[in-house]
Amino acid sequence: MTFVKTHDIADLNSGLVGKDVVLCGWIEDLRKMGKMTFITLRDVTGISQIIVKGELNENLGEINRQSVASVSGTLQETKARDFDFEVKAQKIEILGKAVHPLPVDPIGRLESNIDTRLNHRALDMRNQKTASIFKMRHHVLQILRQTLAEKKFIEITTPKIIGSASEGGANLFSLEYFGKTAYLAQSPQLYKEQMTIGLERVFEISNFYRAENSHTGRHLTEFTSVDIEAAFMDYDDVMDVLESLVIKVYESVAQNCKKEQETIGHTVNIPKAPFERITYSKCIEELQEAGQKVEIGDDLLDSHLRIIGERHPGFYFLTDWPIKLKPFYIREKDEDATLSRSFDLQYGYLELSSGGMRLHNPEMIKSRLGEQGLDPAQFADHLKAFDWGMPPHSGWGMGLDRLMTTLIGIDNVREVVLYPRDPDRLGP
Ligand code: AMO
Repeated sequence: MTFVKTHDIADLNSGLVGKDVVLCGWIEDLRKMGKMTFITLRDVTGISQIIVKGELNENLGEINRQSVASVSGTLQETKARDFDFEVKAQKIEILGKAVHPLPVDPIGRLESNIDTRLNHRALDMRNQKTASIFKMRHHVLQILRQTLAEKKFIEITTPKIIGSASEGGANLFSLEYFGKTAYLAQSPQLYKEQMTIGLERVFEISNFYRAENSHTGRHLTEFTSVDIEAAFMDYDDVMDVLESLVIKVYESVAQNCKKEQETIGHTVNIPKAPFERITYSKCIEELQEAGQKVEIGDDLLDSHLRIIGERHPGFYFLTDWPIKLKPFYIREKDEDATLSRSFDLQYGYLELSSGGMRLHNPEMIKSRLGEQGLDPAQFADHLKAFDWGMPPHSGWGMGLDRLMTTLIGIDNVREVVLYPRDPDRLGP
C-alpha cells in the first residue's frame, strides 16, 4: 500500500515540480479521453489534477467517483486553467471504494434537504460548503479561546452530570445514576460563579443540555455555550468584554476565512462598536408605539423581538430587565429594586447571549430562591461558597451555534452543529 501521504494538496508548490509526491484524497471527477484519463482528486486542503497515461491508463479498471485513493506520481506544470500543477500518475491505489448511488451528492450539484444531509453527515462534510462552515467554526473557537486568554480569563471545564439544577427546575434532562437521580447541566452557572473566589476570571466553552420541546431554527436540546464569569466586574464591564469579543471574532473571520466565505456565499460585515444599548423599558415603549399590547413587567415574546429586531438590525444590548423575569442569581439595581443589572445581546430578533451582575449575599440568594419556588436546600453546596469570601461578580453565556448562524447568514443552528440534537433528532 502506498498511502503514506507526502503532501497536502494546498502545500504543492513550484519547488516540487519534477519531484515525486504521494497524494491521498477522494476522486471528485474522472474523465476518460481515449489514451488519457483526467482525475480530479480532493483532500481537505484543495483539489489537484491527476493525468493518467500509457500502461497505467490501459489497466486503470473501474474507478468510482468519491472513492478514496492514493496517487503516486511526478508533479508537473499544467496548462489547465483551474489548477496550478498536475500530477503525472505512476501508481493509483483505491484505499476505500464509494458504493453508488451515494445518499447525498458531495459535490452539491444535486441539492439534498437538510434532514437527508444530517442523516449522512460524514458524507455531507465532503461538500465544500458544509466543510467551510466547520472550518470557520474551528477558527471561531480558536479566536474565542485566544482572545479570552489575552483578557486574562482562565479556561475551566465544569461537570455535565450534576445532582441539582443550575438554572432552576425547568427544562432539565434527568437520568438514573446508580440508584439516584442525576441531571444534565443546563449551564455552568453555579460552578463558574464559585470559581471566581480563587481564579477571578474564568471561561468555559462546552456543550450544555435543555429539555426544551422547541421546534425552531435556534433551539437545540444540546448546544455549545461560551460562558464567562469575572470577579470585580459590573454588568457594564462584562458587556464590554462581550462586545469586543464578538467584534474580534467578526474581524478575524473576515480576514482569515476569505475562501470559506466565498464557498459559503456570504460575506461577513464587521459590526461597529459601541453596540446600541436599549433598556427594557425603552423597548416596551417602542413596542407600544408599534401598536403592541405589552406592559412593563411582561416578558418579550418572539413576535415582539421580531418587531424590535426590524427596528434595530445587527447587534444591540437589551438591558435592565425586570428582576422578576430574571433567574434567582441576578442582582437588582441599587436605585430601583424592581429592575436588574442584566442584559441580553441580540442580533436582530435573535438572542445570542444573556448575562448580568450576580447576587453575592447568600441571604439574598436564599430569599430569591424562595420567591421563585426553588428550595434553598437543593443549592446548599453552592451557597456554602458564599461564606468563603465571595467577590462581587458578573458574567454571561453566549450560544456559539447561534453566533455561527450570524456569521454564515443561515438562520438554522442545525447547519453549524455536526450532529444536532432536537426533540425529533437523536441520531446519527
Ligand atoms: P440563557 O439560558 O439565556 O442564560 O442561555 C445563554 C445563551 O445560550 C444560548 N441557548 C441556546 N442555544 C441553542 N439552543 C438552546 N436550547 C439554547 N438555550 C440557550 C442562547 C442564550 O442566549 N446562565 C445563563 C447565562 C449567564 O447569565 O451567564 C444562561 O444560561 O444563545
